[in-house]
Amino acid sequence: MTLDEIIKEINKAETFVVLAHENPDGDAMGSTLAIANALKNMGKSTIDVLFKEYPAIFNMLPNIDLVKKEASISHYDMAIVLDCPDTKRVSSIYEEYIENAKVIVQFDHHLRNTMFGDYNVVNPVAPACAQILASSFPYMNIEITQDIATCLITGIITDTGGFRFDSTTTETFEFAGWALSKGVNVSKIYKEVLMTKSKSQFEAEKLAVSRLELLENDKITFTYMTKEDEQRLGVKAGELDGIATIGTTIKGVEIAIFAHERDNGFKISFRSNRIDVSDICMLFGGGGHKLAAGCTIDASIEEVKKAVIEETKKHLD
Ligand SMILES: [Mn+2]
Repeated sequence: MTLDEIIKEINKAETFVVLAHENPDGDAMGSTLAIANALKNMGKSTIDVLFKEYPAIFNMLPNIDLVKKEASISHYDMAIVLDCPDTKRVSSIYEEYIENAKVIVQFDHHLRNTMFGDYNVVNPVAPACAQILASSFPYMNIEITQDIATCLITGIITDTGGFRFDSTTTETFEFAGWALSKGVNVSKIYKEVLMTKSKSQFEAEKLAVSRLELLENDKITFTYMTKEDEQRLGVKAGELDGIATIGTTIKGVEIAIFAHERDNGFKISFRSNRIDVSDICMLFGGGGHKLAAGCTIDASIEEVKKAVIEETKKHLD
């Protein structure tokens, strides 16, 4: 089976690059560091986790110093790609390290994964990539140490929205219980990664809430943030991640939309408690999960708003 083959390949390899999607969230950070910690425990010589930047809250993850901005070599024995449905979702400056690697392994839970690896462990119903790792490691004879469990529970807590999304499974709680018994401070991690915000994050959320509009008989919400807003408020990496879900907390709202300006246009995040929003994002060249998806549109905020609302209202029933 795939996991047996993967561990054989890992045993043979000595140099590793570990990657995930750009603008990493807790699952991307927790999954990459869980693998990196496991490789470190195996005594591997080169382990490079590459991110251009990541949210400062994840500095508490064990062996965070394995995260680097630049690769230390050009050709790795193995590329391990986590939480990423497509190599294009990895920062473009790192894509070559996937292409150049002798073996490509991936673990993921996104819909419509392109199966780009030599070995693909993909389960779109798993609530987090970290949960796929948590269930795979025992089959790979990788011991889940307290450090690795800390990384995995971070990914699970963030991608399940603190165990509240429908995707949460029995295994999610079983793993959380097991991690607690291993001495992992689950409630402390929960508070650090989900319930704590910097002043700039709070100010950004306040602005997004003040701009939030209820449209289509209060079934759709729309809000946005420009680059200028971000600069003025001093917003740092990851600090806008919670804004997309705000609309879904209003009773009766079916789809919440957040448009966030980036260098290549507006990144539009869609969230729903029930309706498949990945379908809408597909039409704009994006994708994601059923209830949390995104796409990028390079146009003015007025044009973006018009286009996405026009399409979104067709998906209300
Ligand atoms: Mn994920």
